[in-house]
Amino acid sequence: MRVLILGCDGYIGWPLTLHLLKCDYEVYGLDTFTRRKRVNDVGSNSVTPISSKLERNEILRSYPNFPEDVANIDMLDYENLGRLISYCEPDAIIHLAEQPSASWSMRDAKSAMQTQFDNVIGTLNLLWEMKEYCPDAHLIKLGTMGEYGTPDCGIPEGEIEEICSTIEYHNPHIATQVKCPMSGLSFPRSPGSFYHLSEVHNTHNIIFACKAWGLQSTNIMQGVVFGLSDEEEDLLTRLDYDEHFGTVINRFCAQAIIGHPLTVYGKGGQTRGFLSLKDSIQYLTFALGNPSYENKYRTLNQFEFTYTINGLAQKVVDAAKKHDIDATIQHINNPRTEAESHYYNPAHQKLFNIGYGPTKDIDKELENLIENIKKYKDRIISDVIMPKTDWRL
Ligand code: USQ
Repeated sequence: MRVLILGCDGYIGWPLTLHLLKCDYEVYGLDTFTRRKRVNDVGSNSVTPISSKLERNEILRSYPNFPEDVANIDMLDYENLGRLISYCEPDAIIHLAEQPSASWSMRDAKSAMQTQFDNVIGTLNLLWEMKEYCPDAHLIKLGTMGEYGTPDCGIPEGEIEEICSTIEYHNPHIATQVKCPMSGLSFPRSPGSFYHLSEVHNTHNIIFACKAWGLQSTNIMQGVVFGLSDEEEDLLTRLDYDEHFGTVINRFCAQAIIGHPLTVYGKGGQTRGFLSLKDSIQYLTFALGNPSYENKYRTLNQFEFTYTINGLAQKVVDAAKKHDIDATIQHINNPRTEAESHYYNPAHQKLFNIGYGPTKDIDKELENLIENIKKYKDRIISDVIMPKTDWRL
């Protein structure tokens, strides 16, 4: 099976590429290395010392099933993206080549626009190129659980199920209340940033392309990813900890290691779905090997467990203690606009139903993460820990 990975140099893209090569897929990769540049531009770096672009290309080319150099093509470059797809004729495309930070998308007008150009127009280009050159390929698109926001009710896996299948609304033509069947419609989205909004726009475009042209897509609503994969030192993926590109658990672990109090935003009752990087890779591989044969379009909610930020901070304190580190927690003013205490109960059953079994032990994962990064303590720049972007200003 031939797979094209868009975003093969990123936090998830790099270990996923190595994993699929080891699983004997024929793999092609695209990346403009923009994540490296944007992290440097905000004055930060990866905790892990990652190989250069050239070194990574050499590593990939040492696999006989990685036949071409990484294509340095922007997703906005319609012509060259098309050339690449027509050349490699993929059976599946895994699309990770996006601007993934909610916080970066909220820092100024330029970043908000760049996020939506990269994500919405980039994905739209891809859909048109797939229609032209590989209409039968399976598109696996990484999106976000943040599309749903935090409504005070359960969240289904993408579409509304039978149980809440009608709404009532006023019909002016018959001057009465009518009942409208909702089953099968997309669950209402309530995103919390311009980044999350870009993913909602993508979802609409993908659903439409599947309906209009018969493309096949798995749209993954992923929770917050944390940790490292199992690669040896020279193959490590990046791990960010700054306010924009570091996700909360990775930030807390880096903070604990340098003795910075863990920065819980606001009350800390925010609840999210989380999964380890290893499980994200396993999950994507499982989705790749198990396309939906019934529907052209499917949604998967991808996370393992839900936690409040307070609960997670305590878990990081406990994991740090195992390494003789006395971490402390500090509640700081929340720079974001978000509910700080709410009901959260999203479904995530579809892949489990077809046999996927994730790792369950978050405590062990946290201990391993601290163990693996504490040797890089001196690389952590403390100036980029505290958030400087206030979403209300
Ligand atoms: N948070 C803190 N302290 C921190 C950092 C974050 O309390 O130092 C809180 C935030 O306020 C938020 C939660 O932790 O309530 C998660 O924040 P995050 O920065 O880890 O994650 P988020 O901005 O939501 O975005 C990340 C990824 C994004 C992915 C998303 C999944 O960057 O690509 O789509 O997680 S989800 O959160 O389910 O939308």
